Amino acid sequence: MIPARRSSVPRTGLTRAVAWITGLVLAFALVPAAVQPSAARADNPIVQHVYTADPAPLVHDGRVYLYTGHDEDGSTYFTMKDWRVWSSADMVNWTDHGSPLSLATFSWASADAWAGQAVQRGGRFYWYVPVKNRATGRMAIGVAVADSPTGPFRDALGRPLVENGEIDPSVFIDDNGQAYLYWGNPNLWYVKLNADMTSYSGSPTRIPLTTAGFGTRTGDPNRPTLYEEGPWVYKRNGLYYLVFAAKCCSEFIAYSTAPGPTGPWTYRGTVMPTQGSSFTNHPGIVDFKGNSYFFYHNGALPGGGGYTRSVAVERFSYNADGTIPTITMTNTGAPQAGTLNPYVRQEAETIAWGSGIETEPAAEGGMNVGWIENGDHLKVKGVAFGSGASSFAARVASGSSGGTVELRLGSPNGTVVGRCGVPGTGGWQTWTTVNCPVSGATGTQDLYLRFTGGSGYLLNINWWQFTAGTALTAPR
Ligand code: FUB
Repeated sequence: MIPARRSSVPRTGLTRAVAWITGLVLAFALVPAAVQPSAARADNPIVQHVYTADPAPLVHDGRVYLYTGHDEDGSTYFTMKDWRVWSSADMVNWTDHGSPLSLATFSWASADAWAGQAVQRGGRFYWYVPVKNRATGRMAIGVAVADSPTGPFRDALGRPLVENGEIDPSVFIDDNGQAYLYWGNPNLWYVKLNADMTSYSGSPTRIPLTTAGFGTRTGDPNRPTLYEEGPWVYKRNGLYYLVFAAKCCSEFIAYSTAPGPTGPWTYRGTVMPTQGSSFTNHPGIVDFKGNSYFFYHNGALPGGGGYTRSVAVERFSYNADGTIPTITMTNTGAPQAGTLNPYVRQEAETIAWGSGIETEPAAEGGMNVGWIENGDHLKVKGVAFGSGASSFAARVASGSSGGTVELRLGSPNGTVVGRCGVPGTGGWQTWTTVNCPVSGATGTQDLYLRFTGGSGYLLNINWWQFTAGTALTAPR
C-alpha cells in the first residue's frame, strides 16, 4: 500500500537537523575531538533519515544486508515497532529496503521490536527477533521467514519459538549444519535449532556465566560477570567467538572465545570501549570482499541518544593470533569497497549521506526518496564515471510543480555537471522519466543530487542512471 502524502504530518526533526548540520559542524558533533580525523567527511552513521539500532549484518550474493531495529523519533524508551533492512555492495552507499517486518507480523506480539538477527539457510531467510508476548507479558523470541533477504517476511510459527522473558537472539550455523540459537539478558542461553530453523531439540541451556568466561563486573552482586546482552556468535579459523554488550550502563562491547559452539568460553577483552552518546551498544560482525567489519550503534545523529540510536560501521583486521583489536567509533566509517557504477540503474534510495530527505514505498515497487525540499541533497560516494557521462535520466514524480535535480561533484556546492528539470506530474506517485545532458563528469567522484526549486515539497525520485559518452551541450 502506498501511504498518503505526508502533508498533514510534520516533517521529522531528524531530517531537518541533519540538513542543518551537514558539512558544517558534523565532524565535531559525532565523536570526541580526540578521535576526529582532520578533514574527514562524515559517512557514519550509515543511515541519516531514520534512527536505527541493533545492527545484524548478513552477507549474501555480493551484498551486505543489514537488519536493524528502528528507534522512533523523540523516544524516551526503547519504543520500537518495526525493523528495517538495508543493503550495500560497497559498505558506504546503502540501499533502503524499507520495513518488511514489524510487530504486526506477529499477531501474538504486543510491543518491543528489539534486537534480532537474520540468517540464510536453504534459500530462505530466517529473522529471529525478541518481542513482548501479549498473552504472557513476557519477552519471547519469534521467527519470521522470507524467500528473499529483503522480505516480505511472515511469521513462521504463529507463536513464539521460545519464551523465557529474555531477549536478543543470535543464530549461528556450524560447518556441520547444526544451528544454534543464543540469547539472553540477564542470563545467556542456547538451544540447538533443527534443520527447519523454526523448531529445536532438547531444552534451552544456560551458559555458565563465569568470570573466566565473561570477565568480572564490580558493583553489582547480582551480575558478577560483564555479560549484559546482545550476543553475536560466529566461527573463524576454527575458533568460536561470542561478542556481546558488556556491563551496564553505559555498555561497552567485549568478547569471549571457545573451542566449540557451547564453550567453554574464555573472556578476551574489549572490542569497543564505551563511546558515542548511547548507553547501549550492540555488535554485529561479518567478513565482506576480503575485509572484516564491525557494526555497532551510537547516538551520533542530531537528536540522538540512548533511545534514538544510529547504526555505524568500522573496518578492522584481526590480529595474527585471531584476537580482535580495540575498535574506536569514527564519523568516517569504513572505506568504500569498490566503486558505484552510474551506467546501470541505481535506486535513489542508495545513499552514502542524505540531507533533508526521507524515503517511502514506491507505487512502482521498492522505495523512493521523497519529502524533498529546496536545498536537500543526496550524496552517492565513489561514482565511477570513467571517461565521461553524456546524459542523466531520472524517474521522478511531483504532486506540486516540481523542481530541479542538480548534479554536482565533490560537495553539495561542487561543480555542476548537469541540471534536470522535473515538471509536476499530477501526483506524488505518478512517475515519468526525465533526461538532461551532462558535461564534465569523469573519473571517480562523489556525486551529489541536490534538489532546488520553490517552497514546500518539490519532487520524488525513484531511480537514476547516466549514459556514457561526450555531452553535446554544457549544463546551464
Ligand atoms: O534495542 C532494544 C534493546 O537495546 C536491545 O534488545 C538491546 O540489545 C539494546 O541494544
